[in-house]
Amino acid sequence: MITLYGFGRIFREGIGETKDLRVEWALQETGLPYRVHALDHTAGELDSPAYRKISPFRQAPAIDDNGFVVAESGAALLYIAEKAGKLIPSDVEGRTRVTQWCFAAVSTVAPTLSLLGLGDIAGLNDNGRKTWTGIAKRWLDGLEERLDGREWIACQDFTVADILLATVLREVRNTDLVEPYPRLKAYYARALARPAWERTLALYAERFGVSVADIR
Ligand SMILES: N[C@@H](CCC(=O)N[C@@H](CS)C(=O)NCC(=O)O)C(=O)O
Repeated sequence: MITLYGFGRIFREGIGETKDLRVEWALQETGLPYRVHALDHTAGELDSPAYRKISPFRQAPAIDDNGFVVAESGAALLYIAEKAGKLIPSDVEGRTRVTQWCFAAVSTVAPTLSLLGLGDIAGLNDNGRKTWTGIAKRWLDGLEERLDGREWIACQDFTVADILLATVLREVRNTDLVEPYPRLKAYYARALARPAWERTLALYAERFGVSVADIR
């Protein structure tokens, strides 16, 4: 059985923002059996010697499948898809397309959006915000173009690349960054309308003792 190392306690502002959400979403989509090890970040559990063996950078999420440990949310998603034979096609071109868009989400789009999503905490002055918004627009333009005539980002069917991209876009849900992008907005809404995402949010909210409305 897979153990998902996710959060059970974290500083208040982090609740609803952590990347264990995307891994649980993939687990919920595939139906693979799993349990959650709810880490107590506030008590320093991520810095414990036991957890250092699981996560090289002392971060969550990570998964442990009967002793096979995978850190990094993107890698965990790809492993879950491979293991389940779902959320990824079986042909090499299709799989590479999924890998391409997983990397696009986490290595191209995410760093810029995370910075902007952090708002004032990121410490950007007006000039910095302008520069990074310009860079974000370049990524969002590319996504908007890619979604012309497509329902999902990598393949015809929903894949783990969509889970990664939708959760990356979620980081700027409290900004107006995606407002000028109708296809991207519709794509984001389509992804988050999936029942597996709703179940994931409910399980997460229950773990933290908050309401789903607080973290949506
Ligand atoms: N690149 C990693 C990033 C993971 C990450 O940022 N984890 C954050 C929570 S979302 C964390 O563990 N923060 C606690 C810490 O760094 O002490 C991934 O995608 O899994």
